[in-house]
Amino acid sequence: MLDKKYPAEPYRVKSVEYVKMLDRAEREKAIITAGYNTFQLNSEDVYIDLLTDSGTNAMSDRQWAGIMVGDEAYAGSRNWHNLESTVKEVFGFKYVIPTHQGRGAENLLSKLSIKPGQYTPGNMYFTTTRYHQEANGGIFKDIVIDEAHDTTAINPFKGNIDLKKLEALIKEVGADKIAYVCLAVTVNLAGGQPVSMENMRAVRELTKKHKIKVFYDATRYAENAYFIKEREKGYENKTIKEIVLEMFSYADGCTMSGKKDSLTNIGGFLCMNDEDLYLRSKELVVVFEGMPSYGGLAGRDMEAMAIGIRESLDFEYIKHRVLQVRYLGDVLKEAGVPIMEPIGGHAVFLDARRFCPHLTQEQLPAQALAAKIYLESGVRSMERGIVSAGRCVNTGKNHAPKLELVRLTIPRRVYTYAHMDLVARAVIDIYKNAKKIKGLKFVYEPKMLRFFNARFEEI
Ligand code: PM9
Repeated sequence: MLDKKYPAEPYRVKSVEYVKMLDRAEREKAIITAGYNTFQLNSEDVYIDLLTDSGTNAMSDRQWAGIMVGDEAYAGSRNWHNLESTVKEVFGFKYVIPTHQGRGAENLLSKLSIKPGQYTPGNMYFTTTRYHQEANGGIFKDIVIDEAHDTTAINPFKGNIDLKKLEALIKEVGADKIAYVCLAVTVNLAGGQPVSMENMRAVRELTKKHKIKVFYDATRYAENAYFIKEREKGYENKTIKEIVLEMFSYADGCTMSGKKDSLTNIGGFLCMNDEDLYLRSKELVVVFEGMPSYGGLAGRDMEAMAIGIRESLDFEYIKHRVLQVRYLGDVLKEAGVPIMEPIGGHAVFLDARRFCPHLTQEQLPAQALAAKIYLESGVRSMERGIVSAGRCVNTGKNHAPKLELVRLTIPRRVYTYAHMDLVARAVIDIYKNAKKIKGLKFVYEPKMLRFFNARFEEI
């Protein structure tokens, strides 16, 4: 029976989607056909899909009802007005520009705010974010605290920015060489680790002093707010909505992938307080996304996102969400499986270096482990290590991140604790025979964001 520290689902099921399990021989064929890349598997061949929490959320009956009142006018849709007023109320920014998803917002912000040769420091890189920064001449600088790169270090706010690193960069290159600071809540590639309110406040103070802008990657705002309520003194009795509003009061704007905490399947936006940036974004959005009143989205999708944002602030919902993830991590940890600790908000990250100590990083242990998990169990996960990190734009050499992880990402409101048990059993069994996992090598390596389309074979 479940321990009472893990709450039952605060919803009941109204519609179901059947899934089937292929047998091992079929899975072997599928993973070879996919070039050992879990992104290349067909959804139909996957039993439990933990590839990502992006766009894979289950929408509520209220959101589906919202879909039916989609106003598909080319301009001035009523759903846009609802989304715009919801975003302004919840995040507190003056201006909102809709985009088809998060990277659409990253593209606009990077194009409009980065001069070639300027720095874009951030609390660890994210793949699409860094891509857009570098594509526009930006130089990414990692300023997350050191502990974020260590899977065994325990820190309640392991996503915090190291203020000393930020100060040193300002001193070294000068404030005018910094396009903006990118602060992600939570930090995806560090394991979904949160940033404390104290840290956000301190980053604001320091950047204000030097007249540097701060843009948040707001993608997992609700999970970050839950951790603040759970862990930071003075926030125990605040609502998630109050915490979110305070978090974003320390930023000049944000990019958002609506596909995660906003509980939708597609969508995003860019926010800012600066009127000039807003007007320039309004001009650019029509080139890449669509009218400033739809930004690449259908009216119905904007309505679903507006409703999803409100639902994401419900305490019972977000508590269950974070603790369901923690349950999976706790079961794995108890069995001795090496994972990133503390367990973050959206996923459990297996530490492939400790899981497969017989493989070097060049033998792509996380990619190999993700392929093995699919082969043995039909569970799809994602590599978050050297393959995802890509190559340095200047030297062409592989980035070699300290973190070599496999992400078991939990979609919101989709799976049950029974599914978590099944995943845990599969991973524990594989861990017992980890020595059998063979390394991989690239047979096709795309130039940009290589992890999506790369192909591999066993060494
Ligand atoms: N994240 C994820 O699976 C989906 C694509 S990358 C494999 O974690 C952050 C923190 C993200 C993120 C997407 C984006 C881009 C920005 N920031 O996917 O374009 O986790 O909506 O957002 C993915 P979009």
